[in-house]
Amino acid sequence: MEQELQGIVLNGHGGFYQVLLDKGVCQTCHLRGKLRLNDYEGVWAGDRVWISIADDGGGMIEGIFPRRNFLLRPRIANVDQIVAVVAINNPPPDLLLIDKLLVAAEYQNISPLICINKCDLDKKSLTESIIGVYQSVGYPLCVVSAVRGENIDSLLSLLRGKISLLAGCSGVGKSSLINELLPEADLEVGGISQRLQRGRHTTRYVSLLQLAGGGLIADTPGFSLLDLPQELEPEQLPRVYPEFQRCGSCRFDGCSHDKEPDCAVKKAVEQGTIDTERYRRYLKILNELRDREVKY
Ligand SMILES: Nc1nc2c(ncn2[C@@H]2O[C@H](COP(=O)(O)OP(=O)(O)OP(=O)(O)O)[C@@H](O)[C@H]2O)c(=O)[nH]1
Ligand SMILES: [Mg+2]
Ligand SMILES: [Zn+2]
Repeated sequence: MEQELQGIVLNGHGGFYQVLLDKGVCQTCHLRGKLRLNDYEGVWAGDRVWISIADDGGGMIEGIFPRRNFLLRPRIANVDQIVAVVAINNPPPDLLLIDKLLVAAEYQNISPLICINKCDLDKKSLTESIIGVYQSVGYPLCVVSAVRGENIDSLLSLLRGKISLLAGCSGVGKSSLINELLPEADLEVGGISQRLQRGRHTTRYVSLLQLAGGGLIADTPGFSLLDLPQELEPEQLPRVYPEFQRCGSCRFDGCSHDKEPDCAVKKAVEQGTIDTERYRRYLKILNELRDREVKY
């Protein structure tokens, strides 16, 4: 007798998938051959699937539920939250990258969370200024230290019940944070496995890990998610800046808030209700998108 069950794919490679079910993880699932994968680009971490379990305990993925979203680099489905990690120092905060991650998240309807790590490398005024910029926009923030284990509980509570993806440039401490959240994960930190104290092959596929109290999280290497979404057009950029929506209207419909006269956003920048540096980074991203259009 076969049972049909629903679950979430944790990872998959070499034709084997691990699928999280209500009552535990089915460690070895295969893919039903007749499954039409061209519509889905395959089965990836985060996919909600239904599987049948044979008497020997092996699972067979029978179908994939429609996806809420799908990211390409790395390939992962149904992400609820992108955690944009930035370090206070080593490396110094790259707020342009944070803004790009926020743009990508907003554009794909994924909730963003900003996580400021390495708060032990105390630069109080810097931490406060980053908080100031993003809190006023309305983004949730969390200040932690992976090495000191500081505030990891509040990070954990912000991850509860969701599928989250850690993103941010190399060295900000993403893998260190996962090791704090989940000591048994033993991810490579600074390219070195903590337990083995030597480098291992960096995994190229995403693996969702189960958090205590519910929720799944995936690490990504520093180079992922850095590209702006392919389909994002320059005209769409203003819409993913929540603070621009509160400015009232500009003289021109579809104002890009760049060189146009009577622009409500530029007025808000002059009056100090919109952060000048964040606005400058907006113009940089806008020009990057425009340059990209010219090249196509
Ligand atoms: N001082 C301090 N150092 C930290 C903290 N978190 C991580 N580090 C150090 O920062 C370095 C990089 O940490 P990783 O966790 O490998 O960074 P990552 O974001 O995973 O980097 P990639 O995998 O290259 O993208 C390591 O030497 C960590 O020990 C922290 O809270 N404070
Ligand atoms: Mg890492
Ligand atoms: Zn405008």
